[in-house]
Amino acid sequence: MVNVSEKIESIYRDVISRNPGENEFHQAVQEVLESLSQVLVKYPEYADQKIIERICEPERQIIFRVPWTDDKGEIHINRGFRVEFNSALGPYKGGLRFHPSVYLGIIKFLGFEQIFKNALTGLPIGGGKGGSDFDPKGRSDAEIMRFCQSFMTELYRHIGEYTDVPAGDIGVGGREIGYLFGQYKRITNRYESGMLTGKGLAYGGSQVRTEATGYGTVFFVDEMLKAHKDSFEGKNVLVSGSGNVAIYAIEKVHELGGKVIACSDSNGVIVDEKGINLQLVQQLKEIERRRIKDYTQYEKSARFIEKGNIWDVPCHIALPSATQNEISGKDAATLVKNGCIAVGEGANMPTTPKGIKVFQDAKILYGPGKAANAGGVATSALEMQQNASRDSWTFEYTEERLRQIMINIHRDCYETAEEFGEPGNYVMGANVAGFKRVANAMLSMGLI
Ligand code: NDP
Ligand code: 2IT
Repeated sequence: MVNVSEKIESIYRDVISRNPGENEFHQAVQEVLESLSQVLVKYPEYADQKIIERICEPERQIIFRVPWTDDKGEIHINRGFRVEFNSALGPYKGGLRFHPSVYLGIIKFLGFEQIFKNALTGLPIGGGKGGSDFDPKGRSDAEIMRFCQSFMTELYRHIGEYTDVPAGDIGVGGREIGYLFGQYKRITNRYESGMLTGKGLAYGGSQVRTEATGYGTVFFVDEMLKAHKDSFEGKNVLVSGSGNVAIYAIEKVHELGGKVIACSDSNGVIVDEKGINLQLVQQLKEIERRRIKDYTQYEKSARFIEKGNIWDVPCHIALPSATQNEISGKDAATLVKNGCIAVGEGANMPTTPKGIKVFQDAKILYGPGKAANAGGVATSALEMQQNASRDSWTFEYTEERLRQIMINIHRDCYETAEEFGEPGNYVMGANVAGFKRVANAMLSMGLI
């Protein structure tokens, strides 16, 4: 019989050699594979049927040209991606990211994570991700619209409510989803609400989808704290970023009695010891699309640290909600040294492998992204459910559904970690619980 850890090691080596240069994808795969040894011992059929090897290979990868014209009439060419990773549990589901750092390795890491995250929600959605290396910063509404129309002019043939259902991610919010939906409807002559989520409330969107990722992350951390007879009450909290996830994480922390004392963007950090003024952040970021630095023009108690590191600010709880690999091993050590007791990942893979090790060695509560930020995609699935039944639910009802889903995900991760002999290890709990759901569906369907 083959030794299980050797088998996993050899699968990982294969992933690296088949996907050269895609470092973020390698990192995401490695983290999941490291959790699976016990599972392969307990369920040898997963290895016999090469389930891991199959899961690591996307079902389909689409790369396309996106030509568009700026306001001065100059032509630009960007690259578009959609990686349809796994459809064992439902149509491919996952966001679109518009950011200059996007390349195939980023989309594949996000798509890979999405498979297990979506499985954890318990809802019928497979995993996928897409995006472009387009940089929306400084672009006019008209330029954004022309880019989105060109992007959808290729993407439309690959998606649909039963096939693949995109949504937002970094650089893609309500405005972009509106332009994308409009172009899909125009090309296909179909009002197919369930082909895209994160839509506006005026045309088939769901209550709470905008708030869902941030709220869900805070609900998840609240569950981790409750399991240790603790709460957000009186805690100082750091939330990195100041985009969609960060804003609604801040709102829910304040509702639960915590105080967010810092947030950021890629230019620097705002520290406001009296508590971040959320209305001001929303005005600056959501409405006026300005930089977070401008916060200090209106709140004299706050300071801006140009190119600063938010993790140097002492806190009880950290909610990384900006981007991948934003917490290094050194940052994690600083957080622990300063008395941080819990980390909940609003962003996808924000902590480096060295950082994760620091958190785990220090035995602080650490909720990995694929569990902690699953509230966004879960509420997308609730949007699909409302679209399919041509219904729309109230804010209160939808938020309660989201809260229950996050409670269930927490319990699933917690109990799975105990079952496999690593109590408190939410990384292993999330990876194993998500993996088993996908693997069992794949086993039932034969060799696909
Ligand atoms: P937004 O575009 O709304 O906001 C992103 C924020 O993060 C901005 O403040 C941005 O600053 C900062 N940021 C982005 N990239 C970088 C970078 N390379 N370096 C420093 N700061 C950066 O995106 P979201 O809030 O939607 O997404 C944030 C994270 O949450 C991502 O990891 C995303 O994958 C994840 N996520 C999002 C979900 C959703 O529903 N939207 C669901 C689950 C996870 P700046 O403006 O300066 O670029
Ligand atoms: O990373 C994520 O889960 C998202 N960007 C949301 C995906 C979705 O389909 O709502």
